[in-house]
Amino acid sequence: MRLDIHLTEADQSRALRADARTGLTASPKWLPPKWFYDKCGSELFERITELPEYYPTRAERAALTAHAADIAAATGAKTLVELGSGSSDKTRLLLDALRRYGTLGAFAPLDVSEPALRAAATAIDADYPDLDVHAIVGDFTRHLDEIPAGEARLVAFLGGTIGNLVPAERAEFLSGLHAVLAPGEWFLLGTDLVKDPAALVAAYDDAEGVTAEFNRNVLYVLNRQLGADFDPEAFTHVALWDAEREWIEMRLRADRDMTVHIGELDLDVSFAAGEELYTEVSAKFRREGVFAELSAAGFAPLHWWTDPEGRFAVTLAQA
Ligand code: AVJ
Repeated sequence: MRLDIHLTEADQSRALRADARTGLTASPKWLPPKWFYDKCGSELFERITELPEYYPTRAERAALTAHAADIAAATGAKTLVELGSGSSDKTRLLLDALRRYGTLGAFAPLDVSEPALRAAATAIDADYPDLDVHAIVGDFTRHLDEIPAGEARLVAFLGGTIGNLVPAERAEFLSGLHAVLAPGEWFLLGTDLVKDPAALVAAYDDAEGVTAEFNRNVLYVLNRQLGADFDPEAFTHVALWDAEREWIEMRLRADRDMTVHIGELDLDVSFAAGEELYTEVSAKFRREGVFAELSAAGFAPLHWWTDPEGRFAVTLAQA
């Protein structure tokens, strides 16, 4: 197994400072969702995926279970690249199908978190002895150039993570990915789908309050990593459906007037009671929209597969 680091702790800490300064001095205030995922936030996210209300993980797994063999047969991929690989349990469905099809030789997971990536890549390396595992610590919005060369690559971007990018960021990401692939190579994209708003809101505002904790965790991240003195419990979790833009928005609403000091930035940030800090969008898609965005980036969208209940889709496109 090989592990290349294109993103160090120092790079990450510089990026967090820049994002915190930009977002907390803007109006409205905002923070990019990628900062949810420290160790504690990643554990909270794993708990979210097991909640009764949070269907996307189970729905995507159902779609992949039903169609992994179709994906293997359509692509005949020799290299599976996974962007934002996280715990990579759904990845095994693809690895198994490609291995059964007889083409698989290499696996290249890319993730911002070195500990998570190392753990996942080591487990895959042990369980698939014939597989050449080449892990890359990197950010999928910045390090697409570092995707290892390989024959007949299939790049998977699962989990609906593309929904955490706004349309302009998605267009940039998709064109950037298309630019590093050779004609004929493949892209598999997981997208959560537009559905009953009540079901969507429940998935982001669960009864147990795990998503609320996950949302507030970004303030604990700023406390721990930037020496801030947020009182996270003085913020209320907000999840709402924007019917026009077809995305879920998560915010943190200040319960009272307060001033927060961000030690490492030498910055004071004031919140008025009721003021909202924007922490995440999670866009939901329709087939026409996914195909249009892929086409605009130069891909040919060729297959659309969903779980039996039609809640989540995986799209296979060719560069
Ligand atoms: C799976 C990372 C895309 O938007 O559904 C879960 C993260 N946010 N609950 C999503 C998330 C709130 C998530 N991603």
